Amino acid sequence: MTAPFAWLRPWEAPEVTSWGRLPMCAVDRRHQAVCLDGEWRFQLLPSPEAAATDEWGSSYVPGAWTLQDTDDPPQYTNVQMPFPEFPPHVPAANPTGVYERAVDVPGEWAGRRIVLQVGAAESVLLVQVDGRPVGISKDSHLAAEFDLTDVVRAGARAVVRLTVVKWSDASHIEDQDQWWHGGITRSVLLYATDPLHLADVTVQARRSGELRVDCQVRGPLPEGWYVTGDLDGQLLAQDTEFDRANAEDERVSEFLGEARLLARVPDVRAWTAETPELYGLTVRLHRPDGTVADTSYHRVGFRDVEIVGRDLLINGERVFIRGVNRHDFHPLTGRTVSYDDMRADLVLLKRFGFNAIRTAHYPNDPALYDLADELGFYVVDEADIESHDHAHEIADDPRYLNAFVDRVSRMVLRDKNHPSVIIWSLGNESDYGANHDAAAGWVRRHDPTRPVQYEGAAKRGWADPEVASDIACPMYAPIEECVAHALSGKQTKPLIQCEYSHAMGNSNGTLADHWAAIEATPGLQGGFIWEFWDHGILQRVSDGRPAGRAGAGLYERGVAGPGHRWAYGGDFGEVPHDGAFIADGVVFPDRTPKPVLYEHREIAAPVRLECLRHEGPVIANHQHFRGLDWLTAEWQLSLADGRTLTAPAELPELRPGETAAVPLPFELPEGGGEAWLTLKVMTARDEPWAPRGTVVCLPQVRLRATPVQRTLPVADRTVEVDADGLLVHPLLIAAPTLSLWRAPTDNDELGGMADRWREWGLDAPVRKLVAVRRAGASVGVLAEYVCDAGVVRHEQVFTAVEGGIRVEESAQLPETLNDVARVGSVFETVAGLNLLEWFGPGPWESYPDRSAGAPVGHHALPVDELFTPYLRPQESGGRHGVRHFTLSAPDATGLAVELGRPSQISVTRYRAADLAAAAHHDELVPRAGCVVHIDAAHRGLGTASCGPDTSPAYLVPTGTHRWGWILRVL
Ligand code: IPT
Repeated sequence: MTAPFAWLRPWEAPEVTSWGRLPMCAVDRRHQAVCLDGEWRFQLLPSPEAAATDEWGSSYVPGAWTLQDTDDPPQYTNVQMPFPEFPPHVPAANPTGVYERAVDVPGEWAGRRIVLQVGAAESVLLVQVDGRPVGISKDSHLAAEFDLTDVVRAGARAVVRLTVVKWSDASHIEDQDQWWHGGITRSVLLYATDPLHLADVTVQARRSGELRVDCQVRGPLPEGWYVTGDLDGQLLAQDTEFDRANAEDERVSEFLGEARLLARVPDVRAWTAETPELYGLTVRLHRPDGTVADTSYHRVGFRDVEIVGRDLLINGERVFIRGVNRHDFHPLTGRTVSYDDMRADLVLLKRFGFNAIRTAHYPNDPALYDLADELGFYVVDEADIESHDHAHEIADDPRYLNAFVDRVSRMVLRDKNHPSVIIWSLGNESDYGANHDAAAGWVRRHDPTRPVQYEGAAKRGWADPEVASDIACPMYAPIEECVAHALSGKQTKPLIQCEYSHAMGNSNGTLADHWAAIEATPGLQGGFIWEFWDHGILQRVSDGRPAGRAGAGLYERGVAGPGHRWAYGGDFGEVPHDGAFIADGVVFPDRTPKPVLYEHREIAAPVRLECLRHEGPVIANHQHFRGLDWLTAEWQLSLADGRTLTAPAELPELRPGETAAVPLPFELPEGGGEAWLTLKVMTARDEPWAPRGTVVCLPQVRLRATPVQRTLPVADRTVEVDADGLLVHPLLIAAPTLSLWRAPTDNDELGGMADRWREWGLDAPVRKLVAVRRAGASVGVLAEYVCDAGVVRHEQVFTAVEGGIRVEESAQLPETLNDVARVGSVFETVAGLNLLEWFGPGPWESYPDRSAGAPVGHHALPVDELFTPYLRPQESGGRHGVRHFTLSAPDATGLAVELGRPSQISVTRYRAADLAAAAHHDELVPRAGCVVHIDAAHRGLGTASCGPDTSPAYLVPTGTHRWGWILRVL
């Protein structure tokens, strides 16, 4: 029951950001707290005005009630608000969860200060203890603390009621692109301190080894109190100058004590993302008799962040920011994430070459920052402000001014001591107004050691943000524009894209081109891929409800397990919703890596290989701060004839940026065709994020190029075609025909290509046989593929050659079919051919504009593992640049294909039309045989679902395409 708060209606009062809430600080009380997590009595009311009843169910804390079998399911919207009311108003139907439980306050807490901490509640929290109103808090992703000293009694039982109102004025500034939930999503704690306690501790640690620790104590202060500190056992010095100056300025008071501790650490081991060196700091508050009243622990990293000219420098180095945007997300528990989950996220990012995280779009769980300090990540810490749907109205609305400053300042107060945090972000997609400048002003005064960024501050164009942003941090700026800006002579701020390369479905085309430009262009420093997670929620197919906590252990690789699927927007019957736009991460909802991660790992490779003519390979150290001694390596030589040779490799001693020529590790064998040299680089010892022997990168150079296709003598046979001119072959149940279409990717759909292709009739052209000509061992078949927008002439010449059939094809695309999905052959095999072996890039999926991370070699995978189950079925499973492949049964029978030149192929259980017709994987029925595509040209993937399409170089041109292949029976 919210009666005590009813007159205030805090859910429609943006001026009210809190009441009775303690100031945020960087003193972490988790270790000394009683945890109140677990089942709480719970009831869901239809509105905050409704009275609670005696009918209690239960709900697990921390957790969203939207994922716990209530009738209020999750809802996904991106920009649009889920309700039509204008800010600060909300609908009358406003789910309100009432959580209640009894708490036994420990008897030994008598005389101490007792504090309740609610880790996170969406979106308004109302606190009552034994029926008395205690506090209010907004700001859904930061903790709220309330002083209960005068409300509870040590040794007695108290009833804590936490009422959480789902929709509020704050929802209008929490309009991030994510699922809407309601509930208490982080832990609830109760702790006690001495009445005299450390109110805050602020650490500044420079790479010079200078350490400054500012301590605040809130009184009433007895005479003679003092603070000490030690860094890994070494006592810190008191800054007596500071005390004297404070006294002279009469800044000392009886209820706010300040003390400063100093140290200079000789030969300090500096903190960077590559070298996350941490020291342990303990700060103690002493009573006049020397006994310890309070203790605060911190991990300290010595490092500098500065902007010099247009470069962001970490410890004086212009580092590349290889970042990702990360939400707190879990497919069973929503925004409630465990330490182990967060650690697994970061370990995975580390293994795939990422060094930076933007906490999109709110302060993440506190443990995330501990892990970033420890494992080594640069963090852009972002405040919980996104007013996307009403951005312009809110940015200058004085009623929201307090909320902006409150949210930004509370984030800074909580996270300021983390070395990982290098930049503060004022939020996301909220236009730009006075409210932002006010927040930026607060930050710059409070923490002059870090830059501030805000994408929306770029009102004069992304390259030129106004005062609220020290960094040009656009989203989805095309590569050419970035390069042009850096070369324009007008760049004044570092350029680090806050979002780029949108990972929705089968995507991230041109990522390697981005990075080639970034590394080659002074002024460009990287960016943050959008985003880490595909936010699919595990859903029971039987009743459409979220699996919730009960689903633990049920979900499997990529596609959800039996009876379950990955839900996206609309799957819970929500109106309005934004569909599959929520599935746009580099990992699946169960954290299985998508193929793009391998691409990223190679682009981010700390060790590179360049081939110097005559002198053998050159090894380069592409790190910023360390040598190669943490790595070990092995050489591999892959020859087109099937051989792979290996040899031990010795990595040279190289400082960052240095290169060294090393002898060619192999005598290159005569013959054997095309030859590729790979350096398999692995961790040399156990790292906190990878066991010894984990692959770090696979840089590769080509040592020898030779034409791929053999010339085979013509055989004394003919090739059989049927009355329609279609090839008759014992292993094919559908003969090779022309394919111009693919199951639209999310980029194809949202970028408008898919509609165009459908308009053209590319998905179902009508094949008309024009002529069949026989000449000796050859049969020529001419057909026309009639689309709504033009006719494609397609010629096939089948020739019986020794050991197989040579197929030579051509297709003439009229000007009206400019920019199709593919030009190539498609055929279907008999059942039982379940293993694909190929020579080309691999083993993971690759496409023309996403193939930098797949080393050329011999690869083998079961057909079912070739396919990548993107949440909404679409073109998937392609392999780029394949030279030859076999498709075989366990008894080694099957077919072999040699390609005239490296080509895009795919082997799956689905026709393009099967994939295009399905909204989820549980609707797909795999075919017994294989659907095989061999493409003369295949359109790049690009990122047009949000951002630039692929580059012109990766489009399929009109005119005549020719391709050839040899089909053999094994
Ligand atoms: C941008 C948002 O910041 C992010 O939250 C997400 O929605 C992303 O796009 C797309 O997935 S905003 C967009 C309108 C450019």
